[in-house]
Amino acid sequence: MGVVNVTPDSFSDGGRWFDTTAAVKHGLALVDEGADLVDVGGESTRPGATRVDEAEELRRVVPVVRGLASEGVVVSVDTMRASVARQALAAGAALVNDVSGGLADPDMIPVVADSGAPFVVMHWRGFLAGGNVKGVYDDVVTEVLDELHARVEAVLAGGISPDRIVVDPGLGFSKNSEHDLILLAHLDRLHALGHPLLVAASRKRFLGRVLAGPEGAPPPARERDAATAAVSALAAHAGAWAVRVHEVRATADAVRVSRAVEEARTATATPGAPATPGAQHAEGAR
Ligand code: PMM
Repeated sequence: MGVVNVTPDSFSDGGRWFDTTAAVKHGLALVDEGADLVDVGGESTRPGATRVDEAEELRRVVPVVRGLASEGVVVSVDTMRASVARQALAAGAALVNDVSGGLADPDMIPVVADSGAPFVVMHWRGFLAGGNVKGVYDDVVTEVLDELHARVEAVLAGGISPDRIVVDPGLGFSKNSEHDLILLAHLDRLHALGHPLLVAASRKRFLGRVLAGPEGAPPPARERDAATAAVSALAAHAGAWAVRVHEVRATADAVRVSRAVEEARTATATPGAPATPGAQHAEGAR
């Protein structure tokens, strides 16, 4: 999933695709680089961002969705507003990605249910008050699982069918860097929810922290793409349905390699036998 933020203030790419033509062009370039779908958003959710008003969000998002959908791109709309979801779906969006998990707008779940579109349910505790409020956990994996499960139940009760639900741990949303890493280490447990998993680590703060080491300064967001691709490989290996990224080419390669390794593992698996290192000889291999 490639990202097109039609915003002046997103933390990693704010202002770059703010104009409709540039945004559509960028979305098409992401598809050329290997994106299977493009996520279009008009509202920054970075900590401390103020909410954009509805008319402005519509103005930013709908023409870009229409432009990309008319070129045959599978578009997802990243919004917490039912009205934006409705108009984006009418303009050709195929999927709704709501970082509030349907909590920000009571009309969201009915609108998505009526449309029959898939719905991404993301985990976020403090969705309207800014990034990291309420980011205190005794056991982050269990609590995120339980809270996501509750959101999935609410979404199902609202009429969205089970095969239309995607879940997302919401890295960086009311979570610190350690929480993000622990969640990534336990993606297998999120599969217990029984829904496809979306992982959105791209350029996020925890990657800056990892790259900086204990003493150093984190590199700027746009210098975190190699680290993002590494997470993409790990997430794909752990069975993620999709990874949401700003720079697609490296991630598309990472996902392809992960898939090839998985295919090799399946092809050589002998039931009941542990893998034998060195059992396969590759003459001249490096
Ligand atoms: N993160 C951002 C925006 N949208 N959607 C989902 N489903 N999951 C996320 O983690 C997520 C998201 C913030 O990142 P950006 O401002 O760089 O796009």
